[in-house]
Amino acid sequence: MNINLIGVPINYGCDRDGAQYGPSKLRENNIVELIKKSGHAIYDLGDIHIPKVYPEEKYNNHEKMKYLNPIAEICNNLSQQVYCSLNAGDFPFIVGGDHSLGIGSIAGASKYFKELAVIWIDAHGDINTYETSPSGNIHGMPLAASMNIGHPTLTNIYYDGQKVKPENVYILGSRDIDTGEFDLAKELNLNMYTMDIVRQRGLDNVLEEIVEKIKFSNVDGVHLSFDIDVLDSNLVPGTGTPVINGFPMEEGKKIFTTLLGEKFITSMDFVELNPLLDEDDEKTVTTCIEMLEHIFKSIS
Ligand code: LYS
Repeated sequence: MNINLIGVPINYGCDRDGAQYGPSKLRENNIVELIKKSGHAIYDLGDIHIPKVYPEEKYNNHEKMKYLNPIAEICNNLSQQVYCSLNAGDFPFIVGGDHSLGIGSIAGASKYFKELAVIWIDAHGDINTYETSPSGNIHGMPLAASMNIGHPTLTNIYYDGQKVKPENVYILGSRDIDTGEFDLAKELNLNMYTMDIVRQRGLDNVLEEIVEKIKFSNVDGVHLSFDIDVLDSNLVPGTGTPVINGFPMEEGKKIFTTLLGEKFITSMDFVELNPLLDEDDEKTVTTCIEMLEHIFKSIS
């Protein structure tokens, strides 16, 4: 497989210093070598340009969303990269940066595929809108925007309207969900496998159901969006919104063995590493590299 590495050094979506250093930190820790070693061809397409915006300008575009226009611009540029990569028959692998970039990845992938599914693996739902968000941070809104819910500046990125249908969305590992997100998930009848559900039914059972549902639907592409905060907070102290009771390493790996083993995943995000919040021994970077090594071995 040809992997296209696309860095998105953005922190406007989480409004916290550090997430913008994710792509450079992973490159310093030899992500490119790792991909080569796993037998794939790698094209490092570099980083998407991030326009400079000062903190005092964060509410310039909307009173309830921070950095709205720059995020839309960055995601629009990312979409085109993802679309071109898929058009070339390659596998876009997007490294963040905060999770607001998911809007761009999904928009690019959905332009390429007729019917896209999205697997959102995250401690959070990321289905807020400016009306339900407790923070105004756009990294809590990308999945809603991709389903065409929220502000038009976010729902109309790359092309107008819906990028993924709610029935093709699968949320896995969520355990910190805001009230408005719960209401929306219920209203849309989303395939939402919270950590409570995973613990009740077992991870194998839940993964099996996701695989079956996707296989028996009419989707022709699957974007997997992985936020490292789905892992237990003691594995990833260097992330902006860590949450306890997450997946241990072995379960994290099992998720990738199973989903990538099905060969239906066509693009991926890997987001929310914040090197400035990491511990002295770089625990989070070590976790990320171990997981990435497993991911690239599992992509075929
Ligand atoms: N739900 C919270 C919010 O909207 C946290 C989102 C974290 C996203 N990675 O601000």
